[in-house]
Amino acid sequence: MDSPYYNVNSIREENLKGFRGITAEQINQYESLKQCMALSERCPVSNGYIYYADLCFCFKYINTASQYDNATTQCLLDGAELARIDTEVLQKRMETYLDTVDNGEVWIQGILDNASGAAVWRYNDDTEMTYFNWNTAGGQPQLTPGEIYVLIRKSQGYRWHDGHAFAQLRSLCQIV
Ligand SMILES: [Ca+2]
Repeated sequence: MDSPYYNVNSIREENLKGFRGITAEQINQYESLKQCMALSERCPVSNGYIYYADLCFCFKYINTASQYDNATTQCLLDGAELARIDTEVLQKRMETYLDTVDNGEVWIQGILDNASGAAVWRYNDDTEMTYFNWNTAGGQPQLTPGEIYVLIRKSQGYRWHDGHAFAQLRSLCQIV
């Protein structure tokens, strides 16, 4: 059934096509590029952060072991949050990076929400996670009571494990 409302984006696209030949996709690409350029400028490399331009990713390895909540706070002090590893390409790049550090058992962003009775994993802002790299061969996630956060386990081929709030690990922060 036709909506009685106008689709603002399609009107915008049609208008732009009409006199400039620019598509909505090109506008989105331009907006992404602009956001990445802004991120590259504010990525605090003087504070140990690293910027991967091709992934538009600004991160820091925190070489201090702490509980998930404290790791979150530590990132926050930098204006960052625990890293969201949300694509396979980013996961692989982090594996390569973590290979260069002494201890690569790190907290990344991810919190268990089992309020509905089913295990749903969410980012801090409640967005549902869709990419995972669980160590399924090792029975992860175990979903045993208290294992509510996500970590990358270097000693297990960089597969993900659910871990206890009291576990003390290094972490990956990300400027968004
Ligand atoms: Ca576990």
